Amino acid sequence: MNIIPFPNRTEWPELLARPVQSTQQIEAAVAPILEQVRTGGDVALIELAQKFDKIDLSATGLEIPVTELDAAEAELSDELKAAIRQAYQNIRTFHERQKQPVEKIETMPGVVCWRRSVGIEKVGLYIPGGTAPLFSTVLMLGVPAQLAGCRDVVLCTPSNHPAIYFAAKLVGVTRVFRIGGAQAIAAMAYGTETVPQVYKIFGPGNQYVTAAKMLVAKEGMAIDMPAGPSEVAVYADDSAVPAFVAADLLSQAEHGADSQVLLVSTSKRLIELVNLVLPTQLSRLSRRDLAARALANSKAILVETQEEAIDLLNAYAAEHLILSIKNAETVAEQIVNAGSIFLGNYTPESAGDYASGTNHTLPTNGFARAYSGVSLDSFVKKITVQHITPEGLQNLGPVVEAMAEAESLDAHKRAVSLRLASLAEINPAR
Ligand code: HSO
Ligand code: ZN
Repeated sequence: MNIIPFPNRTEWPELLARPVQSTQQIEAAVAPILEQVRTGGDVALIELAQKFDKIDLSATGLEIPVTELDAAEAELSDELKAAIRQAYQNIRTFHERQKQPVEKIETMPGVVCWRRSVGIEKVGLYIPGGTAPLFSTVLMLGVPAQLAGCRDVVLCTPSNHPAIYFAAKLVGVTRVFRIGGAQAIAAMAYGTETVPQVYKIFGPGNQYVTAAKMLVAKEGMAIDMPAGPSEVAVYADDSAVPAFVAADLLSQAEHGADSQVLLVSTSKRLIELVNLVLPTQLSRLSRRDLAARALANSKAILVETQEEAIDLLNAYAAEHLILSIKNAETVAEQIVNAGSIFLGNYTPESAGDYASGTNHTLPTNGFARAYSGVSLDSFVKKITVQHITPEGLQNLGPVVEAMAEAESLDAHKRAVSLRLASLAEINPAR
């Protein structure tokens, strides 16, 4: 890894900048695909599957039949099934506790307000195909959808990996379609003869999928979040185990050549030790070519003090932040920008990627400054409800009247005044 010793604060923005991706070209390629699906429906989807994924769906159809979903279980080892079930349980346990009890709040005597969480009725999950079958993402999106009580949960994936089908069944996905790429996003956004239109689309994907999500978002579709290449920042001191740090950096790097990996330390020795063990670990990976390319763009930044490290990490706003340092929990309190934080030597990011319980769909590209990762909240709407008693309106009414008058909104004021007058008639004593 490239070592950057003691950069000046003025150099940080350039140092921490993510590679800019020219979205224009990709959007120009994606827009006609969206249009083709919008106007052509199923026929367009079958043509596009032939063209881009080289699969012929004309005989089998777009939807994976329930019998095929059921059959997936037999193709997986007992060990993998047990692991997926355990991960499912942990993710469920963590997300279940995100449910908040309805609390009726009396803001003034007789004025009661509350908030109900209601699952989004129809959601669409996208699971990419490609080199790694991300069935873990089925759990990360499907579990909160299930807990939120989303009525229709549609899943599109170009992959036919049995673990994806098995996980889909576990989380209660209603229908699975063998559709990939931008056309899958279009299908869920517009609906076709067989693919139902949804109200919100979730899930990772390549640049085409991301561009499609951004385009349909412009047309009013809700999406989980703007997605960029995955990233990790590791802040390590001399208490860190260099081999662990190297493994964590590589576990992010192997996601793809565009993955972002950052090591921050006050210890030159630690950085050098990590650099020493990296090549051997790298050489043993089946995805070493991808990981090597990601590493080539990554940096190890040497800083003077802990304070500086914290400032730098907050400026970077990593999707994943690993704190392999002595006082990890205290330092974590000072982190204000990060998607998900991992504390100490025995908390690898992989744990959160798969099975500890937290969600792995997280804000990349600095979006952690303003966005949270996916959670139960992502799958619900909060509807506010209020009920005001006659006494309540007598308490609150004058406040509303005064404000409505000052905003010159006469009808607003009248909606209160009429009621107050009618109450005065019923009960002239007051
Ligand atoms: N690190 C990825 C999630 C993932 N890792 C899935 C393994 N499988 C983005 O957070
Ligand atoms: Zn990962």
